Amino acid sequence: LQFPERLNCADALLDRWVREGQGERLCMEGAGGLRWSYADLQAQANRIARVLVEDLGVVSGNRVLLRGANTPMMAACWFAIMKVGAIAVATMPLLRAKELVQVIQKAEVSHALCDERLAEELQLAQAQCPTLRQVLHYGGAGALEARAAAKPANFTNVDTAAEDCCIIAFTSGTTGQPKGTMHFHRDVLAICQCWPVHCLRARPEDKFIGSPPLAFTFGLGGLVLFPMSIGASTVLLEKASPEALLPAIAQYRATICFTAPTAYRAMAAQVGGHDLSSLRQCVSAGEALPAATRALWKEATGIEMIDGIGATELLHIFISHTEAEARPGATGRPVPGYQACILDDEGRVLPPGQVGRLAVKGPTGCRYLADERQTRYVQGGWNLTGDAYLMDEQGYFVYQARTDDMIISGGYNIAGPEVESALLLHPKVAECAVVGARDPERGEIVKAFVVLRDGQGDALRQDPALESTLIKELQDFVKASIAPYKYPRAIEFRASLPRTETGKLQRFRLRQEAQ
Ligand code: 3UK
Repeated sequence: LQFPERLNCADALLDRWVREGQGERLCMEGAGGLRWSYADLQAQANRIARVLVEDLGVVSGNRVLLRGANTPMMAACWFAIMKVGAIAVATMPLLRAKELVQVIQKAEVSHALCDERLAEELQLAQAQCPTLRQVLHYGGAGALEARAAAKPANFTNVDTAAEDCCIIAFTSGTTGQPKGTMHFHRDVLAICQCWPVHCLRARPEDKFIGSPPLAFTFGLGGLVLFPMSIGASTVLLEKASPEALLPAIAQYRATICFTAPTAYRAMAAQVGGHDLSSLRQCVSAGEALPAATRALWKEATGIEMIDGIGATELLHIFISHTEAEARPGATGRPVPGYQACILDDEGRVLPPGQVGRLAVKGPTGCRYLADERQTRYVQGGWNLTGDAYLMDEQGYFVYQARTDDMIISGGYNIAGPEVESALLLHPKVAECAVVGARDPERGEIVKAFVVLRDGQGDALRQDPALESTLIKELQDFVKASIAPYKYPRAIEFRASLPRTETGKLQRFRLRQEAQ
């Protein structure tokens, strides 16, 4: 991929369409019937850019925190930050003051644009953050809109280098302190030219929709950057639970949906009564896609999902497949532009079929903001994502587990997600998580936490004797489908499982409980 030395990603994704006479194309839809063309979004972004520069004194390189639900206004703020050459530090809506303080201090945030409805926690954080000079609110009687409305709608983008940092994205920190990852203007355009072009193959008439927050790079790419890179449109939903996403797909007649595997699983059970005839493609990322979930969704909608593994460190998806090349149980092959291989603990390349550490390189890569863990993630030029994978003879990459989630039981290496995939095929299982529990004899045993489908849980509460029968039934079911030594020796039923805001299972919490 070749980029000019001077480059502002807002120009290539937004201004370009207006310059080319396509400004009237539909760009974004939001709550309350809001519809913005590319020209509307550009005008709003330009006005906000003027507020940032003229009223707040933002200069290039300043870090601007963004806090809000997915809305067109949040996207306009994001583009304004790009236009003034500043760095967007988008934060997950559910973050509390304590976590915001860490982000603000680590990223040396100087300004913030915040949805009024989420003002409180940021206010609490601000007291402990001397670097944070000014906060403007938007939404409701937002001060930002009033200031923006008073500005002219034109703005000359600040001249930036392709290699200027424009995003600091924080990892979700499922296991430790969140890490800030830096991405450049050219990285933003590079991801638009890789996975969406080669794997998704979206069209200008497509309408994107989905659940991931724009603070999660899965959402930023899938719901803003990718549609805009081809002149398509997007629907930004403030609330996008599985229950809300289904009617929204029908209402907006969306054609491409982005969400996590568990959401597809939940939606598959509820599709009845919703008109999903507009839907053409469904993308799953964030966690491994179990073959059972792929099958359920196909049965419910006829759609073959596109699975892809991405990471905040690499900005977006780097292993995936086209719709036609889907292979149940495998994530896919390296996205054109990226290389991937499997390494052993000494950094040697392993042959096909052997489980090892996934290593990736390509046009984007990991640069942690002031964090010594950089040297663990990048070794010998390869990004080590922390995932255990194998590559088969056809070059398909098959997910095993997070490296630190591998269970070692009686000398066997067992990948929890493989056991989960087997359990998910059972009709009574809604969700499950499999972890290692300490065991005096085997070191660890395989333990499953299971959420039962509607009704099954009630039956169990009414008749506790049913529990041991059901445990035996699930154990036999697993033994019949994968190597028997992998079956869960312990099974516990739960009403729900702990998840991050991005929908990932927090296996470490269950592991702590299981110890
Ligand atoms: C796991 C997957 C198996 C894997 C992300 C798409 O998830 C994203 O970024 P995060 O930094 O987490 C990265 C880790 O999540 N993972 C993600 N997708 C898959 N495992 N199959 C998958 N399809 O452990 C990876 O290392 O939160 C996903 C686009 C952008 C993203 N940031």
